[in-house]
Amino acid sequence: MKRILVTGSSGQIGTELKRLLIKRCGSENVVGGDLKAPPDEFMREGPFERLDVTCVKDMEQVIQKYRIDTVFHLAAILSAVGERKPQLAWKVNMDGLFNVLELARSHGCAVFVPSSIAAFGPETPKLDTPQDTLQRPTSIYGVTKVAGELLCDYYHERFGVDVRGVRYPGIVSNETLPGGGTTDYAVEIFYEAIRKGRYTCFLKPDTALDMMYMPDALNAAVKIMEAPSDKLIHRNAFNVTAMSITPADLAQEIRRHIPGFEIQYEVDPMRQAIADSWPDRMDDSAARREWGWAPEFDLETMTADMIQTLTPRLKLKS
Ligand code: NAD
Ligand code: AKB
Repeated sequence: MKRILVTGSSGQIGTELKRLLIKRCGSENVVGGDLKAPPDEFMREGPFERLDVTCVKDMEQVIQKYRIDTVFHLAAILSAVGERKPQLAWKVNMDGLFNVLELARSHGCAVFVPSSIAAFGPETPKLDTPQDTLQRPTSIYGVTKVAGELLCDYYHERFGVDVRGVRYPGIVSNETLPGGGTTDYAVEIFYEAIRKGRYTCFLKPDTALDMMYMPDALNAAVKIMEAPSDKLIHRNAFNVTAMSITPADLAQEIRRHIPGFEIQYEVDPMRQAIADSWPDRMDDSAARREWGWAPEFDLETMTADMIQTLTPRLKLKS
C-alpha cells in the first residue's frame, strides 16, 4: 500500500485529489500538507499537516513521520497571483519543487508534478500545440513551469527519481474555488450564473483556451503515476486536454440550462495578455499513445454536471 503526501492539499486540485486518493488507498495512507487549513468539509478527511514547501525541514519531518513513498506536489502560486507577486511565485514554485525532488532522491519517493499550458508562450504554435515544441513563456508562472519541467527531467536522468507529470489546461470544478489563475473565469461563470443569472468576464469572448473537468484531471494524475515505466517515452509534462473553448462558447452552453443567463465583458489586460500567450488547443496524442489518456467530459457533459451539482448546493446556502 502506498503512503502518499499531497502538497497544496487545500487548493482547487489538492482537496479533490486527496479525497480520491483516500478512497483508493485508505485515509491513514494519505497525508495533506498546506500552508492553510483545508475548507471545513475536507477537514476530517485524513491527516493534515501545516507545512511550507519552501522549508526543507518541514517537508522532511512530514516525509519521515508518515514514511511517505509518493508525493503529489501541488503547492504552487498560479498565473494571476504570480504576476502580482513574481518573487513569491519563483520562491514557492522553484524552491518548493527543488525541496520535493531532493527529498524524493534521498527518501526514494515517486513524485507527481503538474505543469501547465502556461509553460508555452506566444511563439509556440497555438493550434495542435505539439508535445515537444518551442517554450518561451512570458509570465513568471510560465517561466517556473518550464524550469520545473526541466528540473524534473534532470532529477530523473541524473538521479533516477521517478517523477512524472502532465501539462494541465484550465481546470473546471465545483468543490474548492481556484487559487488565482487566468482560467478561473471558467469556474466563476457557473457560480455567478446560478446565483445571479449574469457574469462579467475578464477575458474577451473569443479567447480560446484548453480546459478540463476535475474528474478527468484527477484521473490523469492517478493514471500517469500508475503507467508502466517501460511504456513511457516522455515521462514528465505530457500535454493533456479535454476541450478547447472560449467564454462565448461556455456562456452559450450555460444558456441551454439557464435560458436568461447574461454575460458581459470587462477585460483585465494582464490576464488577457497571459491567455493570449497560451495555446488555443494542445495536441495530447503522446499521452494517449504512451499511457492511454482519454478524457470523459466535453463541454456539454461538463456544463450539465456542473449545473446539476452546484445548483442545489448554492441555493441551499442563499
Ligand atoms: P491552488 O492555488 O488552488 O492551490 C495551491 C495550494 O498551494 C493552496 O492551497 C496554497 O495554500 C498552497 N501553497 C501555496 N504556497 C505554499 C507553500 N509555500 N507551502 C505549502 N503550500 C502552499 O492551485 P491548484 O489549482 O490546485 O493547482 C495545483 C497545481 O496544478 C499547481 O502546480 C498548478 O500550477 C497546477 N495547475 C493547475 C491548473 C488549474 O487550472 N487549477 C492548471 C494547470 C496547472
Ligand atoms: C492558471 O490560469 O494560472 C492555471 C493554469 C492554466 O495553469 N489555471
